[in-house]
Amino acid sequence: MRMKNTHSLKLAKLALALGILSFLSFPALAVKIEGKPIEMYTKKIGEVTHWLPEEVTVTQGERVTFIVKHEMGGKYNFHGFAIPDLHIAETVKEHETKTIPVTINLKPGTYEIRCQFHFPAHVSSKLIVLPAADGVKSDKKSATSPTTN
Ligand SMILES: [Cu+2]
Repeated sequence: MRMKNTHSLKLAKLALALGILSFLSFPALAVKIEGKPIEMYTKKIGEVTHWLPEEVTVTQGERVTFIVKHEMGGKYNFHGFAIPDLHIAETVKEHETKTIPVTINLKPGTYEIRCQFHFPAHVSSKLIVLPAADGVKSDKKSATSPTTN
């Protein structure tokens, strides 16, 4: 009898622990996003595969996470997602979502986001890097709280 009680108590504890564990693991299962999320996806336009959106704008030194999807179907069951200037070259399988956290360690300018496997067949997207704008930040601050100074 006592054994049985201990057993069921253990089971209850286990169930509770599993419950808490599954509850806690939900955020862990969710995509880990660092900084600004940027969703990108493949799309066939006419006969040509593109990375979209056509342009992505970021700031120099910014932390972003690319959330990359290939849901397009068709003859390719994978595509590449590469930003050569940032030494990124990932493979994105069909129906897979890949999260790629990255710090934009690039000088202001325009760079390329391409499929490294089917390049130049597939149309690249532009990564536009704006200068780190300390001036803009302080402008915003004074605009939202004009009494600060
Ligand atoms: Cu491709």
